[in-house]
Amino acid sequence: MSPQEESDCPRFDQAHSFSSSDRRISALVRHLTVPTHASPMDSISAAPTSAFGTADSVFAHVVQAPEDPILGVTVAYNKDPSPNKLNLGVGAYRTEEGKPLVLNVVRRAEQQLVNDRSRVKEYLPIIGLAEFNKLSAKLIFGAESPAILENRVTTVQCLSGTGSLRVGAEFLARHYHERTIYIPVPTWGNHPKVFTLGGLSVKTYRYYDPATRGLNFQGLLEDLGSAPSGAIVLLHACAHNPTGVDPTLEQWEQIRQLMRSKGLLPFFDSAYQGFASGRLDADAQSIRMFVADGGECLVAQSYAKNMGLYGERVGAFSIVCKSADVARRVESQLKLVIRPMYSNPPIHGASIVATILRDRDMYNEWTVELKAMADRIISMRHELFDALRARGTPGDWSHIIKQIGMFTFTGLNSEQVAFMTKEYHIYMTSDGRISMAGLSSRTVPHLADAIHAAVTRMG
Ligand code: KET
Repeated sequence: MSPQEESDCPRFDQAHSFSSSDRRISALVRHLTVPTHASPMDSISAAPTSAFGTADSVFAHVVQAPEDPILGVTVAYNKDPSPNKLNLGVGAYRTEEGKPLVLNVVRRAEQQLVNDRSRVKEYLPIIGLAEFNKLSAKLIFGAESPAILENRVTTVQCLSGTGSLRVGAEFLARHYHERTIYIPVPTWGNHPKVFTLGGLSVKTYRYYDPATRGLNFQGLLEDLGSAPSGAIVLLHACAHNPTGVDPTLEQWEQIRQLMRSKGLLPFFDSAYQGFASGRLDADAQSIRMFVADGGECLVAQSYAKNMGLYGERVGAFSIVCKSADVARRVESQLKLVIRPMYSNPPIHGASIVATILRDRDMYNEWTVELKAMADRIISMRHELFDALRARGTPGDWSHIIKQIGMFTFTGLNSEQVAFMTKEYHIYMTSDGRISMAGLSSRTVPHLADAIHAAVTRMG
């Protein structure tokens, strides 16, 4: 981790001996404490309304924060004047022409919504659009899920995947007895920050083995096996970010048995349903295995990628409980988490999703468009692999075609990444992750040239 990223990370390793409220209070105190070089008199003389330049600002002590490790890549890309620049940083789908894509079915749904003059802009309830919540639960758990039929699931509309994780974290910090959450190494860079600020203590479990570029299954089982009973475990439902390495169904079954035997609580992050295999049901298998055993679990769902609704911020958070009665009470407490955070969620994105999911014809059109996106990503994997082979680039690049989902975890180190950005104007995260969805047949040769040069000159 670079020093910059490190300073951007919460100090989750030191936090676990405090209770969540202690930690939040001490964080607040840190934020509010007047720095030692400023005396109380300074703040009196620096009146907020004074117009004597920046030295007088009541915020003069605020230091420049580092850019986000993922979204900051786009900031750097936007500043680059090169016509050959290529953004493979953020996980956002692009067409063969390199353009963002609004799905046709989304356009159709929006048209329907605009044409419907009976629609108003009233506030949604605190937990969002009821129909959206019901349809989202069906999408992730399956229409026939006993948990849904028995009313044991509570689902609330949230601000995309991130907001769902954040609401889940805060609910757990308030109402669950074990506040430690185990996250895989590596994981999406926002996970430790979201969970720590939500009031949980973050610990890690082994996941990826750089030597095999595959799953460190033994390490995973050992680490979860020695986690305290009741601990929360964050699991990527499919298309693990950033590694593109998922457990097989047999391995998922072993993980499930271990977790249930130890009473570990699964918290699934499902940001890529449909993007891994092109099939919505297949990509929800891991979650459904845990729900089928009758045990409890939490799920954060995002429609950013699979419906291309990134900026609409539409997602759902579900808790599967043991009884309808518990689910009802849990939902009442989720409302208390959400109301002071953002009051209630936005209406437009959830209405698009509900319009598509409720209509058989539109749903089918969506699955076809989703499959086309997944297939294009898979074909980019093959094209890049072939291009590196054609160049005789040293190393085994078969992981490019074996990995799953939006990203390839290339194995390139941060110096090689910096070289590719400087010399080839290719932008990616410093851990060597590339978004395959940002690539096209036209840009594959440029990327292959850059990787070849980075490996041969910087290897
Ligand atoms: N979980 C995972 C695993 C994930 O990769 C993302 C986004 C999210 C949650 C949150 O997505 P949301 O837009 O809140 O629904 N990942 C990509 C974008 C980002 O970093 O914000 C990325 O890794 O590039």
